[in-house]
Amino acid sequence: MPKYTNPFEHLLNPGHTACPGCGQLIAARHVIDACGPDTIIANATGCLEVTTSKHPTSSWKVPWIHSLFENPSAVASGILAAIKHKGLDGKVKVLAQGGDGSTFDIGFGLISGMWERGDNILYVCYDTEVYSNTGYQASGATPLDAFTRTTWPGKKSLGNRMFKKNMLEIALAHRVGYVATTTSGYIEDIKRKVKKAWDTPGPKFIHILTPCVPGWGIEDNQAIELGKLAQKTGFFPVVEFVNGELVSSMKVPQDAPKVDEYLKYHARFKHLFKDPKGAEQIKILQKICNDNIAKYNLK
Ligand SMILES: Cc1ncc(C[n+]2csc(CCOP(=O)(O)OP(=O)(O)O)c2C)c(N)n1
Repeated sequence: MPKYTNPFEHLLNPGHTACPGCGQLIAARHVIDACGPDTIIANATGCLEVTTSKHPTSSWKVPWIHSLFENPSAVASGILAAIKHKGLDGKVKVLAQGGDGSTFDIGFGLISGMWERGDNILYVCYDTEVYSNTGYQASGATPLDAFTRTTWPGKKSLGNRMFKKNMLEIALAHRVGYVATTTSGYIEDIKRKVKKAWDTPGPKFIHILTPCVPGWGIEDNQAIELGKLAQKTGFFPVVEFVNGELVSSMKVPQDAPKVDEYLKYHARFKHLFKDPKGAEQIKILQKICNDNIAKYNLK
């Protein structure tokens, strides 16, 4: 039999078991490519871990470790200590990554500690706005009014009653040197920001909105487009801060699409268009967009 040679140049390879069109896998491939081969990854439990590391195979062409849902940041600090001990400081990068459940909720305390220690680690959050891997329960990143398996719309409720937590500002409050947001819709922006993050010493945080095909109830060719529309409406601001200063913001179009232009593609928001009270909620969601546009100078 001829020897199999891998024809793919990416550091995250096909053959994983993620859903077709998964926004998270699109983003993750470009994140690791932009970091380069001399990178060690600490990965949280979640879709990215489960779909890329089915024993005895791995889709990763770099050293990659999974320990627990809550602790990639602590594991990353340990890896960094070992790198320093071996005299490889500055030669090997450490990337910690997790979903929104891991980042916003369950692993948050350990992320806060990593930032306090000032460790030279890039933390990337792939935000599907829901606990995708366990069947779409609400997380601290779930937007107001979204349907999830724990926030069913019905007679008494119009979906999730909590506002999305602002991780960008939580990172800034820790004085993280490089803090940026982007989406699966903007591959070049992902690559640019990952490369730029490594120019800033100390902790760095990139928050990427990554549409989840089954969790959002969208088509499998929509992750890129909805990543763009989330930005264009102002629903998910795409910005970049260096040492606490806003250095770039991706502008929304002058005639920015209204939020319902974004919401209408998601099964998770369809109740808002059916329930008479939904129109009022859509106004609140539009105000969130308007406030983001004003606050982050997006026009
Ligand atoms: C301490 C702990 N609680 C719960 C779980 C179960 N669990 C595994 S993956 C997961 C969801 C992960 O969600 P998220 O971090 O948003 O990543 P995604 O799957 O959406 O990419 C949960 C709840 C676990 N493994 N460990």
